[in-house]
Amino acid sequence: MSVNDDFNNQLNAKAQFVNDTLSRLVAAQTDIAGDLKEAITYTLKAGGKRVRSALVLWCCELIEGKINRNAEIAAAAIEMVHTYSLVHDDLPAMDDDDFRRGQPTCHKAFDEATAVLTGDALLTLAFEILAKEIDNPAVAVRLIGELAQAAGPAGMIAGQMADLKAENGQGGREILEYIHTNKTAKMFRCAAAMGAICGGAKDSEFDRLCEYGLKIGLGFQVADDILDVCASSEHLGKTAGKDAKAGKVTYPSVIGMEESKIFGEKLADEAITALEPFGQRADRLRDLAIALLKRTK
Ligand code: GRG
Repeated sequence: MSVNDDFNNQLNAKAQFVNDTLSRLVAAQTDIAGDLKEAITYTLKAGGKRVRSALVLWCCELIEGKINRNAEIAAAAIEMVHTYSLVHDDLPAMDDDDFRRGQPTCHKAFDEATAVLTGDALLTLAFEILAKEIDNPAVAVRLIGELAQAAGPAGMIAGQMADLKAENGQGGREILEYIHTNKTAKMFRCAAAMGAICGGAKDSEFDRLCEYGLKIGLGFQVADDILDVCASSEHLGKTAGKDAKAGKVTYPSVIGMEESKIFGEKLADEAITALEPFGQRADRLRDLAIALLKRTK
């Protein structure tokens, strides 16, 4: 078995673990009306790579040597927030997409109002489970703060606003880095931070993992921009070639394809450098940095 196969198996195992947790958490919400629950379940069951939640689990494992229940909850929470962002991003008022995770988007399978509310429900449910299920109030407050900050108006929402404004190809590398750092990288940093908090990381370990998360998050987005040019919709499970069509600023459009690949490698190298103090314990995270760079979907 190659290192790559082994890594993919590990990621799939983590995805399965998170999927099971999400199913259990949603099933336990007996007060949600049937039609809303159907849309929430449809959206979460579509899967996805679960990279952010795997990162929470791996960072906790790195620090504590195992996954604890708090990390399990934090992983589910970040996946709910990420999934909400995709549901809203696919709406006609935003990116207007028909296809996500290999199936019709939420507003296509149901309707626009249901998709708005499904996104709202996932976002708020994430914070509800953190508040109710984390076994230590101080840890819960830190996790809630990290997730709110990363997903909020100085994070993902800021990135999305800037992205919408930058359509028609306006803006150079600086604005591009601002968009992708806020829209994508801060959620990766947050995943690493949440895993570190759940594992009980020291400040120096926390800082290293956050730096690693931010770097691989930006690298992930560079790879996403490259894939949008190179891969097919069928393979990606979402509409390919949309960025160029929408006149979006992307790494290939601003710095060219070759430079984009070089930049992605530089970010992976920097991420791996941040892991140095952890030695071999961080091998899984090193594999993740490399896998994100080489990913094909
Ligand atoms: C609507 C507030 C709001 C924000 C939307 C995340 C986002 C911001 C938009 C989604 C579109 C996009 C291209 C975002 C960049 C981040 C990204 C590559 C998301 C897709 O993440 P993957 O590839 O998706 O991890 P899966 O389906 O595997 O979870």
